[in-house]
Amino acid sequence: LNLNWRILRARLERAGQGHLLRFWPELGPAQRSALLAALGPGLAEHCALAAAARGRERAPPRLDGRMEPLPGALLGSARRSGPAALQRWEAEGFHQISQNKVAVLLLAGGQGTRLGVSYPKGMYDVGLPSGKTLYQLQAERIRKVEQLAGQRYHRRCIIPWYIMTSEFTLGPTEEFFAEHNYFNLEKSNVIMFEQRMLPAVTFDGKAILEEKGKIAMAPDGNGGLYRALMDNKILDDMKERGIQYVHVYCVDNILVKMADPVFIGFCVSKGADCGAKVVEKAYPTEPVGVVCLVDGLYQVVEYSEISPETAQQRSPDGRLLYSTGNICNHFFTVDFLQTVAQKFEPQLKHHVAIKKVPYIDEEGNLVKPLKPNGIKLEKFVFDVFQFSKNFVAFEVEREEEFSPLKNADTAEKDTPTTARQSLLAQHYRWARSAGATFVDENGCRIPEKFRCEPLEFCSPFILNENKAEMLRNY
Ligand code: UD2
Repeated sequence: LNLNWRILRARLERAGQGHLLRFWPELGPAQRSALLAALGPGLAEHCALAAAARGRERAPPRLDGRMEPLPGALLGSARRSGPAALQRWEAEGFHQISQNKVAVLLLAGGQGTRLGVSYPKGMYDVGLPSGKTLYQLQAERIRKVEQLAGQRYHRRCIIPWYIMTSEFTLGPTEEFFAEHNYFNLEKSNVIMFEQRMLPAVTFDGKAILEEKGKIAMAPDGNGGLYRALMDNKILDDMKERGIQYVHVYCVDNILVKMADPVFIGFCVSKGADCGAKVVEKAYPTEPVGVVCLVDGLYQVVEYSEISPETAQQRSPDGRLLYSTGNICNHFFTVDFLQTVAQKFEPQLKHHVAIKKVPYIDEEGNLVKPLKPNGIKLEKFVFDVFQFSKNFVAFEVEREEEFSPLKNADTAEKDTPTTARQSLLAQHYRWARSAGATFVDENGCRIPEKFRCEPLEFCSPFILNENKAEMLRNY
């Protein structure tokens, strides 16, 4: 044991990681074995990779000269298509759903640091009158789509819900679902699995101790999906269930359309192996990634990777040339996921996130840094677009489909308040188009121009019971 220990220490010291054993004499047996398990041979390699990647990211290459907008033929639009096309895609989507060939997959391994909560974002209650959380809204939408497909085809339809979690989110998410009886979904159709974690590293390439015997770890990014699918045999589970198409989405968009039949139908009817929902960028400097081509390959390009001049370029119709904003809503065939996970995953590049990582100093005190001090490496879910043989994008109405919860209410955008208002405004529009009128507490009809701050301040006057039922739910 002594010899092994000396070999380990020498190995770590050679790799510049000797500090990880600084508090070894103070550790108990359980802490020692946990630390030993984290000190595998891949650690030093990861630290070197992280430091080098940060060096490269400090001067990210501009991609302007290598970019092209998506060809029009690959870009469908819910906004600019007529009702016949929309109905055709919707019918195709419902058909696939009714055959139980469609699953949804939620990326829920993130830490939600910007929102500032210590629990998973899906458990967040944005303050709707119903008090529903993001998880509950998503669960109910799955049930609704199952019911609608079932009514059309007179059969029982199931849309399995795969949920990728991380060490931080798995436990609380499982408990939350159990406490809420899986929101009336069948437990066997809600499949949670865990993504991998990677060590956080200082700018000079040293793994960070967050406790005397514990290295600071972070989830490996939402592109960790592809390894997690293999680690947890999720693709086998999908195949056993007969799933062929997967709608992948991120947890924080309160307007997300689960297994959206129109989007699924569009992608299936185009024979796509991979697809992305997009919204038109609101303004040139809006900090969202743009789905486009780089050197002929499909890619999401971040705002920081292009010059302001390129971001401002317009096409002859007056729209921004690079207007296809990524909203983290993706379509994949199971075959494509299998090829990516088995063959291409190692080629996905690491992105660098610079974060404040609490650490143990040389005296053994916990320090919460005021400035960023650590590098976390992440893979991104959309970096697999480059491997698609038949890629499509589908543009949708922002007002109907995209309102993410990113920040606490102290920020200006993407807050609990904006998320709540987006959902209430959407339900107001639905109720109006179903024939409802709205009245204030004195029973006076509210003019339509007040439609932006609706249901919180008024009660609906509903024309029939079905519609009343619909509104009571929100
Ligand atoms: C994401 C998209 C961005 C844009 C934006 C719209 C990525 C990489 N970026 O940016 O292009 O579409 O959303 O809202 O997709 N997650 C994990 N594991 C991790 C890290 C994140 O599951 O290790 C999940 C996270 O829980 C969330 C989703 O991935 O559901 C997006 O993560 P984010 O909030 O870090 O990404 P964001 O908002 O920077």
